[in-house]
Amino acid sequence: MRNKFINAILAIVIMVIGTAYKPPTKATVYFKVSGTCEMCKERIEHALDVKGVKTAIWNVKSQQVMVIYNPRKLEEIQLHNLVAIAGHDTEKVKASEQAYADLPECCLYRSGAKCTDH
Ligand SMILES: [Cu+2]
Repeated sequence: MRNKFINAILAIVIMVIGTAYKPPTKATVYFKVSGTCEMCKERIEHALDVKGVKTAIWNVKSQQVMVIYNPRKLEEIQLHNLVAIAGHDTEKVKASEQAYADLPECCLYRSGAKCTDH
């Protein structure tokens, strides 16, 4: 009898905690993205300009992108995929040969290309 009562209370407590818990709507991640220049910056940031992403800033010097996004709408791996589809390797997802080959010549970061004219 007593056990049943305790079990019922426990079940209610677990339910309340379960419904009260909601994942946050804002998270910030940093990850490495390969690129060479301001054109790459635009391409990378544009690739991340999707629903669920609030801010995306890529730094050519550090090769790091900072993304502020809504984890209820997107998973972190999707951010990597979006960048890879645009032709840029991330620390988790490699761009396909085709996506990479579509980049302008000076953006071919795998060959050690460096943009000097822009
Ligand atoms: Cu570039």
